[in-house]
Amino acid sequence: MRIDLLTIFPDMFRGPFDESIVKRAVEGGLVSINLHDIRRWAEDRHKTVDDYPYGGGPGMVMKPDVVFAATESVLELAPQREPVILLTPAGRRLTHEIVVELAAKERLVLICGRYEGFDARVHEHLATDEISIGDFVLSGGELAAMALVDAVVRHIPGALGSPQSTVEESFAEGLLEAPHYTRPPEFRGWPVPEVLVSGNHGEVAKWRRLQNILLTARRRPELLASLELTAEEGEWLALQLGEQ
Ligand code: 9D3
Repeated sequence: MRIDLLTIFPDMFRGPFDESIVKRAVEGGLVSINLHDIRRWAEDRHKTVDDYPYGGGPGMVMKPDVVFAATESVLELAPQREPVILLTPAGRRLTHEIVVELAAKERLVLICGRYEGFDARVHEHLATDEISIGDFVLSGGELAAMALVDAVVRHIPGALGSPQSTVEESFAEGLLEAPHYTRPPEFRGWPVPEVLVSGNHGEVAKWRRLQNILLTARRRPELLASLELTAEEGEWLALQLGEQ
């Protein structure tokens, strides 16, 4: 996969992308990440990328001429010209499903906004997709783009150590994940659940599944609605929830 990122703060990405899974994937040739400073395409000697909003109001708007020039020039660098994704607070909320869909693409072009946002013509005539990472206010699209890239790269075949890691992620099944324990077996009087120490893999798998369901029911009940529970699991869950 080829990822092109357009931003006025390319340096923000270097730390996060120089660590862990993204770095390994880049070094392994699974993905190339190409940072482009939008300011390079500014025409004046001050390298202006923003301007006052028509109609007045607070804040500044990213200039369409500069954003179009930068994006069209970057699009020329590879044959696949879609999707062109705008990171913006009004985009569709990033989900596991969208991450999986994006991980199957040959190329992603991501545009990060600053200030109050982009001129509307960027939304209408340049972007093919608009994505937000949640209902909270960031200072710009950069941190959202980093979250998206990190999540997408994990789903490129071979990016994780073992091939089953992403498949078995319980979030992929729409569940939160069971609690984890490591040594020591007893810490400050708090023991590790007996079943985990038992070495019985069948029993461990059953316990984890039930714990996934219980945690999801307690914290994110809306996730459970789209899930098929067996009769046995349903009864066990009702019992647990009745006892709290
Ligand atoms: C205070 C006015 N804001 C109304 C929501 C406008 C605004 C414009 C630009 C607020 C934040 C930003 C910068 N944020 C992003 O560019 C952004 C973002 C976000 O803020 N939250 C979640 N996902 C994203 S993706 C891009």
